[in-house]
Amino acid sequence: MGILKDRFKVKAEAHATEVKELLKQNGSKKIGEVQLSQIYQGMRGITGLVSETSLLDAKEGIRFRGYSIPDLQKSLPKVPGGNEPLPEGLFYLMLIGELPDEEAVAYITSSWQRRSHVPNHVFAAIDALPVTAHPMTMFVSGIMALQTESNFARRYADGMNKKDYWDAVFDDSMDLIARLPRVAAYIYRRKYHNNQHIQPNGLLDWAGNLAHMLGFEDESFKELMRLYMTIHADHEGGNVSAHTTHLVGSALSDPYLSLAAGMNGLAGPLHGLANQEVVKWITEMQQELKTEVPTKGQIETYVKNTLSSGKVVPGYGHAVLRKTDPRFTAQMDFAKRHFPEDPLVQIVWNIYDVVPPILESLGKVKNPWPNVDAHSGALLVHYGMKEYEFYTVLFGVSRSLGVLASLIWDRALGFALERPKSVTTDLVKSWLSGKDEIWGD
Ligand code: NMX
Ligand code: MLT
Repeated sequence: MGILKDRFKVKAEAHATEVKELLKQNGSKKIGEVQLSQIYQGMRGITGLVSETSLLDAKEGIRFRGYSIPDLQKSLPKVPGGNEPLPEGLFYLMLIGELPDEEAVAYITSSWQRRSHVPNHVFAAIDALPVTAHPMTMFVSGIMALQTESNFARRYADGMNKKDYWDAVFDDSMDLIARLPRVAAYIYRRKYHNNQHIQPNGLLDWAGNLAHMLGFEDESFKELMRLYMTIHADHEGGNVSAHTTHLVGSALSDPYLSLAAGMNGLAGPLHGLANQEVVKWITEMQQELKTEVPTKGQIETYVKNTLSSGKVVPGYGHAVLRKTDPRFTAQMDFAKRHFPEDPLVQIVWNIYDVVPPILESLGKVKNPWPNVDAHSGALLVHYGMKEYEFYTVLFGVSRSLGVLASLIWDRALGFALERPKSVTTDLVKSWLSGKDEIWGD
């Protein structure tokens, strides 16, 4: 079967037995209460999902199977002479629950190379869209066109036993992850480089090869891609892209259908599209103020104007985090090590000084601190990738690692069709007047 699938099977069988027993003993235990406001306000704070791959702490930030981002930078295998973790290693960690050795990571790299062929009709589907289409529209169309290759869909149609669902989802997920860098690079080169495509280099790691196919040969850009693909991969299960992939997968829609749905969620400006919005917002600020290097005072005025015109400050705030996002800090550290004098990076750091007190002063923003998207664009611009509409595609390639590792776990644990109960305001009013019993059917 291959070492990854073999090891996953052993882990998954043991864990499924443990979860079954845990539910048998404790299934009726209460783990929380739901207030009326929560069902009207984005279900914030309601624990309603299990996602094994990572856990978000409001103050500490994300931990992948218990490991923080600095832990990953220290402990995951790297390319010879490199400093940044290989995302292949993070995928292993999320799937298996243990740190991989060099051999396991090399196995994943070569497995993804072997699985990376993208059929021609996928490129034709992308080419059918006008070149003006948003890169995320092209990306989702590419994923949908790839769905013809789904093992899960084929095996399900042939009458697959439910015990084998995880096996087919595993194969689809590995194929999809292997193919996404080619699809992403195709979109970038089609839209911004006159359709001049670059063939994959079978000697490179997954993220290094993505950098190569995008057209960036600088070793430090490859290092950035390794870091970028690692830190954007997962943010527990409730964020829009992870939750959507999980929800759609619960209908036994195959991994291609499920990931495409998740990526449509990532394309929203309050979620993954915020990375493009940050660079767009800074560019507009520079144009409006007629300066490349706005002062902190000018930034302050611009932020206040953004707020008074009813817009959000992109890259700031979070539904769960209540501190500076460690993914922001990891990117800031990368810039400090590689190009601390970069003018756009300097602006990002000045914004970091200016924005939190202003958001705090509004009295309603629960987290005035920067999130992952506040910094990522400035790093890409440094290397010459100025086409900010493309940034969310890179986020999406990375996010596939976490949401697909989770989807494999979903099927291995036999998770049910997700179908929460909804109510109408009339029913809520009826509850409040005591006419209907709350929670009554
Ligand atoms: N700028 C202005 N207002 C904000 C901001 C911000 N950055 N963040 C929150 N608020 C407002 C929010 O719009 C809401 O206003 P109102 O009551 O008038 O509707 C109020 O503060 C309370 O919101 P919160 O409870 O603090 O935040 P919530 O959990 O609802 O939303 C975000 C979280 C991330 C959607 C929100 O902070 C936001 O819109 N941020 C800017 C967009 C962004 O950076 N998104 C990327 C998130 C990370 N990712 O990659 O997905
Ligand atoms: C994410 O990476 O998914 C975002 O930070 C949004 C979230 O966690 O809700």
